[in-house]
Amino acid sequence: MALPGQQVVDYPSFKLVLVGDGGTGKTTFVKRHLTGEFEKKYEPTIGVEVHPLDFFTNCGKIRFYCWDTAGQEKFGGLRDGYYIHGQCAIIMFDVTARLTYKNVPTWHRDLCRVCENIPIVLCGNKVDVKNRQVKAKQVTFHRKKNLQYYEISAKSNYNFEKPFLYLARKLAGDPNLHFVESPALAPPEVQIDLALQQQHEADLIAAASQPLPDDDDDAFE
Ligand SMILES: Nc1nc2c(ncn2[C@@H]2O[C@H](COP(=O)(O)OP(=O)(O)OP(=O)(O)O)[C@@H](O)[C@H]2O)c(=O)[nH]1
Ligand SMILES: [Mg+2]
Repeated sequence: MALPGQQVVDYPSFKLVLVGDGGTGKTTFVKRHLTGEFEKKYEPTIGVEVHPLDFFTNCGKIRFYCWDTAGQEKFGGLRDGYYIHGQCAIIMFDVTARLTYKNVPTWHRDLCRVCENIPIVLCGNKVDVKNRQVKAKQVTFHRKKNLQYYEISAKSNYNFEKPFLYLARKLAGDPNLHFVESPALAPPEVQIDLALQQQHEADLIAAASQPLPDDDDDAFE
């Protein structure tokens, strides 16, 4: 896909739409790959910023044109106008801010109105923070809508590649596709407590075998 001011590449490239509430860490996440720079200061994105992110797979190179959109309403620019021709998406929330999870269905609905049937990953970011508000087992939205869910921490690089690998496999139609080289990432800013996170991952697996609540919102109050 050719975008104004951006080089055209001779390997497969896909438009990835990145959405979610303001402050959930979308810009921080995409910038881990590009500049190796972690922005501690929160500067809300205005409108959209497009970042080309390359990955090396066993089937060759793949590029995601990552459309990092503004989460804050007042900086939203064209809003769902940015979703047009989106081929895959990441919806991000912040596990330390309950409201950002409650708003996930709205982001999902708006996205699906424009982009029907695209692979979507739900990401719960900031799992490095000890006192999280959204527990792993409370995350059920992805099960209702058939999305993939990953717990991530942009600040520690935890699970950085997972969402991209999932989307690459879906887009290539090859469940065995894998990355043969890690992208250059910024060094971790924090160390995640791996033992604790493994417990959260186990909770997620256990929760997956439980029946879905009738209404997420009620269950979540
Ligand atoms: N602890 C922790 N903080 C993070 C993490 N990722 C991002 N942050 C912080 O969260 C704040 C918001 O990050 P941004 O990346 O600007 O959020 P955004 O989603 O792009 O926000 P908008 O552009 O307004 O939509 C910043 O202060 C980041 O330092 C993380 O993994 N862990
Ligand atoms: Mg941003």
